Amino acid sequence: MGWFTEYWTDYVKLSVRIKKHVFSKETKYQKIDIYDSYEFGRFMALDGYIMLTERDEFIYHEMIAHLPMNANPAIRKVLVIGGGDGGTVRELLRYPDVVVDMVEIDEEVVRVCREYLPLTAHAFDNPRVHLMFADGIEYVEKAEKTYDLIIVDSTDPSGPGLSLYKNEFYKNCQRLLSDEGIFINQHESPYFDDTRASMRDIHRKLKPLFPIATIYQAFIPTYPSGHWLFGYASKKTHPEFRGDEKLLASFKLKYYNKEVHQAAFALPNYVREGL
Ligand code: AG3
Repeated sequence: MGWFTEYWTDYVKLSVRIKKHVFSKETKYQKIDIYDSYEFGRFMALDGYIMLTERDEFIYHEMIAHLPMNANPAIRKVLVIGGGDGGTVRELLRYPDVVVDMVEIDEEVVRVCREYLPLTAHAFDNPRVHLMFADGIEYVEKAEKTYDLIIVDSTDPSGPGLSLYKNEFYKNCQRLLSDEGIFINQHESPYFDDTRASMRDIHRKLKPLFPIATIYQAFIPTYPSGHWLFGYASKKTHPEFRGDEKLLASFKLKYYNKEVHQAAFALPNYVREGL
């Protein structure tokens, strides 16, 4: 069969050789596509952008979930905004005492992932997950609960994800966090001009809201440039590793470990300057 192509910029694209275009649907919010590929296994694209592939999803999902869990092992109540593929929730549920409220805007994404991407979506069968189909913006505006961890696992700042990058949303997340609570969001790439502008914009919004607001990185082959960032923000909890190394070893993770946790905050000079 042919190739799937994602334009990273006007001048750079990633093309992936496809075995089969498995599924396609335009929902109320976005276009969902599932493909089978030679190199990355099955993958999902939303509005033409790769969200996850079977081969490299472990990197993103381990880094978005285990890093905060090991900065504050007392985390119990977690809110995930987005994350309709289930990968983030799957990693969180490895910790026996964690309970998750998940707010996904597009019910179709969950339905499609349950059918085509059980590798991540099987997590939704766990009774410790409370799945809600709602707009994350409205949810955090109205919620009266306190969370130990809020993870924003969204698309890029375009389409349905756009308002998850606004001040109002960040303020409400801050309000819902416990004193030791941690806020994590997907933070784009430092490399290309467009994504670097997003990176800067997100950081400049979070910094005034949280005494601790920093960034950490991971290497994700199927995201633009492969160099990807996450935001880490907290009122009180510095991002040191405080985890239980025995418990962590029992998970047999493929990317995250104590050394990776510590090193992930070491940012290259151009990234620091770009912030
Ligand atoms: N969320 C971040 C996806 C960003 C990808 N961007 C792109 N391909 N241009 C991923 C959701 C996985 N749970």
